Amino acid sequence: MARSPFGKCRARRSCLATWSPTLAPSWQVEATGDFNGDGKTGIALQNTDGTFAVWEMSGGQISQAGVVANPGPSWKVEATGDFNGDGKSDIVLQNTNGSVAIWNMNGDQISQAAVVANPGPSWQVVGTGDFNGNGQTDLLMQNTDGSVAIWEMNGDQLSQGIEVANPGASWHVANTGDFNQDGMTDIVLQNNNGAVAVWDMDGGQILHASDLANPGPKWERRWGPHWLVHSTSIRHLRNRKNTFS
Ligand SMILES: [Ca+2]
Ligand SMILES: [Ca+2]
Ligand SMILES: [Ca+2]
Repeated sequence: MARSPFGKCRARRSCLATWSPTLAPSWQVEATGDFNGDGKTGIALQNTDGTFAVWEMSGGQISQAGVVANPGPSWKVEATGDFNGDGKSDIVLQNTNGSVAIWNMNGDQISQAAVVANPGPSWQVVGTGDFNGNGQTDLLMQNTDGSVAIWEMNGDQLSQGIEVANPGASWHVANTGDFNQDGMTDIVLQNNNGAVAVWDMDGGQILHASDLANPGPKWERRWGPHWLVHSTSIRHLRNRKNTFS
């Protein structure tokens, strides 16, 4: 057994800490969020067998590691957001058959689990945010044909699904953030040719669409390892050498 940074495994837990500092490749970091509401962002991981786990963080240290549950390998953790407004990040999962579910979290415990809806497998959960500025976290969806839709949520219930626009299948939602500080979350998209655009949103309406820059076709398909869009500011669009396009 790998050496644990905690010295020994906790009872009732599956010795998640023993995975650290080197995780087996079957574990993937899927999302971040403040799952226990202590103001510090934690890390959500999922195993290829479906097992979902949370690391509560304190600075660069894992303060607590817990296995949450295993919904099975057909369920993937897709996003986080505080859907029930308790100050703790919740988990959005999607099944390979399209079903979307939300786990309201309390640290590494599920306080409530709800299936939201099944839009079919061509729709993917691609983000969360408060797109209509009503204080309730919503879901951002994209179809394989390029269509972008917002599910306005009331807690873990779908209150309204709105198809926003279809920029074409070559455009992919890359991230979200409130770039114009109007309290409504906006959408960052990237084209397969490298072009980056922002949609300033008002609920399901695009208030303003901006073409920002094209880092160049040589960056095509290299978004992940080389380019980062931080959710808070497009000024943080940069590559590893911190050169801005
Ligand atoms: Ca919550
Ligand atoms: Ca909302
Ligand atoms: Ca905004």
